[in-house]
Amino acid sequence: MTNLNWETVWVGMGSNLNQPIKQLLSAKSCLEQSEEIRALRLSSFYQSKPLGPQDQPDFVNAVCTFETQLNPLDLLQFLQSIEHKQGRQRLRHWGERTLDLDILLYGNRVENLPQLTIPHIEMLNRAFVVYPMLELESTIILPTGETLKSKTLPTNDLVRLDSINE
Ligand code: ROI
Repeated sequence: MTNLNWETVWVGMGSNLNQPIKQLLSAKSCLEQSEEIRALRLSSFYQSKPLGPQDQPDFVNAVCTFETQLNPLDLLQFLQSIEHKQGRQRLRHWGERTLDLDILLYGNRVENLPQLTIPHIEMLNRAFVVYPMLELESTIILPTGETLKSKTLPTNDLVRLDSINE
C-alpha cells in the first residue's frame, strides 16, 4: 500500500556546465511535475568558487525544499533520473558537472545506507548549502536537535545572484 505520509525534504542543487541556471530551473520543473511532490520552494541562486580543482567554471548552487511521499531511496532514484535526463556529465572526480541533486535532509531521518547517507555528510561544511537553506527557513532543526543557524560558516566566496527564479 502507498505510504500516504508527506515528509519535508531538502535537496541541494549544483551545476557548472551547460548554462547552470537553466539546469537548476529545469530540475525544479521536473520535481514540480511529480504527483508525489508538493509545496516546492526554491532558494535564490548563489555563485561560488569550485570546491575541488580550481581550473573549472564557478558553480551555481541553490537548494529546494518540498514535501514528498517518495521514500528516501525512491526519491534518490527520481533525482538521479533527472540528472541523467539533463545529460549529466561528470568529467573527473570533484570536477565539472551538468547537474548534481543531493538529498540534504529527509524529515528527521538518519540513514546510513550503502547508496545514501542522510543528513548529507558534507552539508554543514558547505556555505553554498547552508546559506541557501537558511534563506528559505531560518529555523531549520537537524536530526541531532541542533539548529542549522548555530552551524553557520564563513560565507567565503558565496555571491547571491539576483532573484531570477521568480
Ligand atoms: N563546488 C561548488 N562551489 N559547488 C558545488 O555544488 C560543488 N559540487 C561538487 C564539487 C565538485 C565537489 N565542488 C563544488 O560536486
